[in-house]
Amino acid sequence: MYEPKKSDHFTFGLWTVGNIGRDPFGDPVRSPFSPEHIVENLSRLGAYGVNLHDNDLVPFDASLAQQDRIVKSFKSALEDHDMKVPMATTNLFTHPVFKEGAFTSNDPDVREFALKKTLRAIDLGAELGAGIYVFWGGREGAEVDASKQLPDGYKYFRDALNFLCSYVNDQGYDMKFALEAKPNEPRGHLFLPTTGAMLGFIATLDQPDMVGVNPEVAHETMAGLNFPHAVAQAIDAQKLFHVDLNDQEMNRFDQDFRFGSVQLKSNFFLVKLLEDIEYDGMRHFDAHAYRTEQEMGVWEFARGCMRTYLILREKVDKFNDDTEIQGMLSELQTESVNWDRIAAGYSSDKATELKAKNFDIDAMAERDFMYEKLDQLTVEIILGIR
Ligand code: GCO
Ligand code: MN
Ligand code: MN
Repeated sequence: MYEPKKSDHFTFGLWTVGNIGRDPFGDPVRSPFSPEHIVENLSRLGAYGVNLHDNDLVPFDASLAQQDRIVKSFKSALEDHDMKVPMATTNLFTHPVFKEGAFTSNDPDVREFALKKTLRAIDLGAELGAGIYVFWGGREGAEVDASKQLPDGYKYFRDALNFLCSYVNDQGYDMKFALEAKPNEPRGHLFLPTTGAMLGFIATLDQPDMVGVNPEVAHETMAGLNFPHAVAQAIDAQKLFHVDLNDQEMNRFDQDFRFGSVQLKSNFFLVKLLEDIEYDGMRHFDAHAYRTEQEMGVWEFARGCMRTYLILREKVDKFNDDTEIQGMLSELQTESVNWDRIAAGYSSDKATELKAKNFDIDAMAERDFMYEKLDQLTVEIILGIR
């Protein structure tokens, strides 16, 4: 029952199970896996596909001939194991050239180079069949605010995205962009730090329809925000193009823990959001195994991410089928003809009527919403006793 299937659309980044456990204080603890080894093992575990940065597959300084050989071997592994590449992205953060930013660097040569690298990586993504292209601006930010006219950071980023949207159309690629926010790390401050900030920024682009968001559990949580609320706003704006699932303690460094390892209740509501709207995108895990693990622990980690998602999905079904809970919800979420009339749009008559209307404010203020009971029932669903 909790065995992942291809139809569950679980994906992992090559960089996630491929994480070798390097951190700012310590050397790697695991040997690297080849992309083919990752494809084979994730497929065995029931994943639908793998996602990648250009340099997870093709080294930064590879020649075009080397790239061809690498991509050929990777594609045949995908085919052998019935695995897809639904999402691709560009590494614009590892190489020292990006230390001051990529699309938002003060140095126009760096901005051009970042664009060139992304054009090529988009070609690679298209060749592998990726329909979503992610932009996570790992180096787009600042420690020294004196260094930039801050609004220029936003303008440069917009210039790059406008250029790239047109490129995708020009090439006829079937591809959309998803912007991923993060508050900080590796820069002291990152531009566009939250999913809400990304949504505001998208409205300023030339082709906003092509661009949505890729919210990540860990990133909103690092900022002390409520992740399901960020996802709900993206859904409301019809901009949830992708999602990065992992876990994280609040207000800490980016931990990228196994999905469901920290905030079970919040993750329950996240899964509920995705399942209730029948989200048809990928359930992508952007996390990695603890630094204590060797290879066995890495595959346990991958299995655990998917298994916990499926368990929470079952709990969501239980919640949605629970007659007591549903009875409470239907009392709470009452229909109202009066409200529908207001929501249908403004008229001066409606405003005049409303200003004259009498309300039984005492009765309204005395209402008991019964949220203590509702929340306890939810907790009992999650704990498995309902
Ligand atoms: C991070 C980010 C990245 C991105 C990835 C894809 O905090 O390191 O979450 O893992 O998701 O670069 O754009
Ligand atoms: Mn992250
Ligand atoms: Mn991510």
